[in-house]
Amino acid sequence: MVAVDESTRMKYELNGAMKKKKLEKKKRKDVRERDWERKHEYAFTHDRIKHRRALAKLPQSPAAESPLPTEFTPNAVVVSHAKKWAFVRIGGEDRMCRIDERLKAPNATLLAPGDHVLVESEGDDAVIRGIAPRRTKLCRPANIHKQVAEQVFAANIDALIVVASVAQPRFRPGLVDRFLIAAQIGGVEPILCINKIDLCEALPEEAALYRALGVQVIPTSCVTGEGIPALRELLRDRISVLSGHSGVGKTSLLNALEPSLRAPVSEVSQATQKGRHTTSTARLYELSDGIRIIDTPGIRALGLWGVSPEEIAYYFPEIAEVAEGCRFRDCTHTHEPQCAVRAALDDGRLPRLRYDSYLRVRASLESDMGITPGRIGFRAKTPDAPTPDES
Ligand SMILES: Nc1nc2c(ncn2[C@@H]2O[C@H](COP(=O)(O)OP(=O)(O)OP(=O)(O)O)[C@@H](O)[C@H]2O)c(=O)[nH]1
Ligand SMILES: [Mg+2]
Ligand SMILES: [Zn+2]
Repeated sequence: MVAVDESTRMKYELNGAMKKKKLEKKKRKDVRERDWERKHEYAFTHDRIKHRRALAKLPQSPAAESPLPTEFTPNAVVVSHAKKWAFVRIGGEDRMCRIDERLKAPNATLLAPGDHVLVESEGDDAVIRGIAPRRTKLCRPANIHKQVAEQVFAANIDALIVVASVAQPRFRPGLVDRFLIAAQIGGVEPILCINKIDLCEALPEEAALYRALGVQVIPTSCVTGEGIPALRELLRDRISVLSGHSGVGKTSLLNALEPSLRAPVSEVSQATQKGRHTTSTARLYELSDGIRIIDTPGIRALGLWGVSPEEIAYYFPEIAEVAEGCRFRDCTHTHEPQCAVRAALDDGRLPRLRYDSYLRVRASLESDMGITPGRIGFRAKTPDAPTPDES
């Protein structure tokens, strides 16, 4: 006779309970898959929990038999996408499509909102069978500290609306400078929207510098409606993308441009004065007057793709212009003798704010690439060097 002591019995009971729990879990997984098939729009909802559910394992569909076309005329535009599925705009309506598993983009993300694609029918299903080359694109490294893969976050766009706010969260020029560089690299016109102008009348001093560079600067308020008509005029019959930190009011601007949209927004955190990452998926919206806008999730920082530290000066037009007078062709404008850029800085022709921004972008690119940014001496130089106002 085997005596079962109390602890063993408890163990068995516990095991039983765990098994039961596992079974329940399995059951829930089935529900997830069914949900996904019936309510695929969950993939693109702003609700985080539903969004995660949409990423659950997908049912396998039979492999397509016909080969992928090499030459084609695109018939749809990508509105939004997940890993294996995409919403496309085709013949005036949105349709859910599977992405053919054979479509691959080595070292890059496959699809972005704004991509022109070929959609073919496969029984009741619609499948994306081809992606057209992009006219313009905005990209960043998929991982900010590793230059391994390119993440395209908007394709075939005309304008990049960089949104910043005067307060809540406070104005941060670093991200604006980086977006201006990404726009130049991608061949897109930048528009700077300084939002929440109702909270603080004065524009940040950088605004004048950006205007001097030829960038359209539009002060806006979603509360008073200031600047919204001007923005509307600039976006008419074009496709553009809204980008910036979380909480600056990207989605609010979209709603201000087209009040019937009612896209979800949420309040900035009182404690941190930062946004709550409300928008979780980039999505293309069609408004009236031929305005098409891609709303994107707020980002903390923008890594730069496809540019080396040596090239970065070319993307600061006012630096590139005076750099022709430097003694050394590979001058970094940080420590070299007879540097025309630092001469321009000293006599006030080059604004210090922009020079500091150049140093920051360059140093971060160098550290992303594993180069020690020591030679730049940014920290050592800036505090005690006289600014044009002081000297
Ligand atoms: N006072 C004021 N508040 C604004 C303005 N625009 C937006 N807000 C508020 O700012 C908060 C954040 O707005 P969102 O539109 O959600 O910001 P977002 O940039 O889309 O943020 P993410 O989706 O997280 O990237 C909301 O509470 C808005 O009501 C404005 O012009 N003035
Ligand atoms: Mg948003
Ligand atoms: Zn120089």
